[in-house]
Amino acid sequence: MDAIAIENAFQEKIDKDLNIEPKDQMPEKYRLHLIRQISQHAHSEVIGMQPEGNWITRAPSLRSKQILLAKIQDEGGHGLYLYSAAETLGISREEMIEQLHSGKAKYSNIFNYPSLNWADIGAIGWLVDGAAIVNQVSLQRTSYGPYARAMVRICKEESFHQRQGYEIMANMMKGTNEQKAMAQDAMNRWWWPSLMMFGPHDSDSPNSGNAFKWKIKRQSNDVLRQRFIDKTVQQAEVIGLSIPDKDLKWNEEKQCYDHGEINWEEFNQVINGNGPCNKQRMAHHIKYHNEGAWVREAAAAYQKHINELN
Ligand code: FAQ
Repeated sequence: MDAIAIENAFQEKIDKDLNIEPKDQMPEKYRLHLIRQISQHAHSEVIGMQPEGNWITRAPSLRSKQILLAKIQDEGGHGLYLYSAAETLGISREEMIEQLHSGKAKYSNIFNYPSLNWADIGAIGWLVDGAAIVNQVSLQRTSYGPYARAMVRICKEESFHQRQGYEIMANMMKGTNEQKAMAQDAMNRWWWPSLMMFGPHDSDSPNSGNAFKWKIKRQSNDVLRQRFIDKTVQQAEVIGLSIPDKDLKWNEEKQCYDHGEINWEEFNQVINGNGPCNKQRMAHHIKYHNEGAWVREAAAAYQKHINELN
C-alpha cells in the first residue's frame, strides 16, 4: 500500500473508534506524535518521584511513611508501563532517556517546583494527582491500544493517590492555626502550576489539531482544566481552604467557575528548563541513571546467560 492508501485505511479505523495496535500500519506522524506524548508522560511520572521522595525520611508517622512509599513506587511503575507502551512504537528506552537528558523531551511543568514541607505532600497528592486523573481518565479512550490500556490501570492507582493527598490536607485543616496556615500556603503555591498541567489554551495548542483528528486526545486542554477546577473548588470549600484566585466566581449561565488568567510566561519558562528546580531534577536523574549502569549491565548479562542455557 502507498502512503495515501495507508493513511486512508488508518483514518477509517480511527473514525470507527477502533484501537490502533502496535503491528497495525500507521502514518509516520501518528507514530512520532505518540512517541512524543507517551515518552513525556513516562518522564513526568519518573521525575515526579523526586519532589515526594524528598519527604520519605521526614514523614510525620509510620502510617504516612508507608502510604507515601507505596505511592512513589506506583509512580515508578506508571513510568515503566508508559515506557513499555512507547517502546511498541519502535523507540528504545535508551533513546527516550537520552532525549530527556538532552532536553529534547519535556516532562510535566509541575515537577519543577520545590516540595518545602509536609503540606506540600498533601497538595501534590490532592491537586497534582487530581489534575493528572482528570486528564488520564479521558486518555483511557485514546486511540492507541497499549496507551489506552496503561491508562486504565494507572487511573485506578491515581485515585488512591488523590485521596491520600486530600486526607493530609483535611487533617491539617483540623489542626492548629500553624498547620492550617501551612496547608493554605501549599494551596497557594501549587494551585496555579496545577492548572498549567493541562497545557496551553486550546487556541495556543499546536499539537491538538492532529491529536483530535487521530483521537489521541478526546477532550481539549481547556475542557479538562475546567473540569478539574469545578471539582476541586468544591473539595477545597469542604475543608475550609480558599482558592488563591480573586477572579474565581461561579458562572450561573455556564454552570461552571470562571477563573483568573494563568501566567503563561511562567509556564513557558518552566517547560523550557528555567523553573525553580529544573536543573536539580535533571542532575539528580542523570547522576542516578549513571550510577545504576551496573544494574542494567547485570540484568543484560543474566538474560544472556539464561538465553544460552535454553
Ligand atoms: N508540562 O500542543 P500542546 C502525573 C508542552 S503525570 C510540560 O497542548 P499536547 C502523575 C507540550 O508537550 C503528568 N510541557 O501539547 C504524578 C508541547 O510541547 P512539545 C503528566 C507541556 O501534547 C503525580 C507544548 O507544550 N501527564 O502527574 C505541558 O497536545 C504525582 C504545546 O502543548 C501527561 O503527560 C505541561 N503541563 O497536550 C506523578 C498526560 N503542557 O511536546 C508523580 C499526557 C503542554 O510539542 C507525582 N499528556 N506542554 O515540545 C497529555 O495529555 C498532553 O501531552 C498534554 C499537552 C495535555 C500535557
